[in-house]
Amino acid sequence: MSIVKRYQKNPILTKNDVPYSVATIHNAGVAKYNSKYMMIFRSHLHNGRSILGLAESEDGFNFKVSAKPFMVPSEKAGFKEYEEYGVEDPRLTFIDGEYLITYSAYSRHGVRISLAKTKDFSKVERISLITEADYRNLVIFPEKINGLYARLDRPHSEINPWSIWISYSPDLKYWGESKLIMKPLQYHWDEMKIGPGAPPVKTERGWLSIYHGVFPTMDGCVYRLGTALHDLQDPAKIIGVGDDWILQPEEPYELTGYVHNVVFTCGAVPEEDGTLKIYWGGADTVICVGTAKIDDLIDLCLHNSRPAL
Ligand code: BMA
Repeated sequence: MSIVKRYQKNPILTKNDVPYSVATIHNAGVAKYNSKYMMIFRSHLHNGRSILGLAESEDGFNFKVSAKPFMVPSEKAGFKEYEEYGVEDPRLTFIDGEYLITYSAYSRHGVRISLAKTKDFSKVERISLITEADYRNLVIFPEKINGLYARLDRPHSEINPWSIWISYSPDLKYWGESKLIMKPLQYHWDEMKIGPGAPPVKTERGWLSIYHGVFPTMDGCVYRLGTALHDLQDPAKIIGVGDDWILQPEEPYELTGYVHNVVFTCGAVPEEDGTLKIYWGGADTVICVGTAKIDDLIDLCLHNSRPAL
């Protein structure tokens, strides 16, 4: 049986649920706000560029999309030049009484990560672009570690393709102490690229991270999800990486769409009963949710692991 149980009414959101004109609704960050689940998701417009929308839910399964987009490419000096081609793949972290939003900012200069924040999901304030070009998939830990903010991200270079790094910051703006901590594994389901998915979840046994891995085939790439467990005090230390994927494209809405064979996560919400709600984009076209037991995900990292590097 699969470790992630798909919600039987997937997909939970399609473009028909969006009150403005979009071609897709997919990769979404999700967090609890008071008793509600707040979701910020990516949509392609009909020109192929992306914007971010907002949806909310009482139960984490049934979401209502807001009447207007939440974030569109900025007109603000300093951001405008780097968001010209769109904003993508939002992740949400609740820390210090506010929600941090990290997202990909696309422009003629490449893809960078931008940081914004909101207290109440009505007003949003951009803080800073926090990487140079050729970075994606940046997740911020929900607590300071040894007095510093911590993040995982995925720079790309020819010498070291698409791997996961960690960095730290005293103020969310200036980041350093960067270190490579996890690489794609040759001839494995994640051999081409890996990247952080949902912001790490704190558990007694370590920080649980859901990441995506990509395998190239004659029929294009396949995006799957896997798990890694990081040391609580020193998250640069990976305790174990699950050898098996936890989710792969199987349902029709994951196998075909805007980009076929994709399950891609930007958010997961831990629940008091020890389960994790994982949200993923299906084929870059719709939003899906599934549930897994946090203990099962950790056991996979510990008892059936592959090397991190
Ligand atoms: C990645 C990003 C994601 C997307 C995935 C699959 O490179 O563009 O937003 O979901 O590819 O197409």
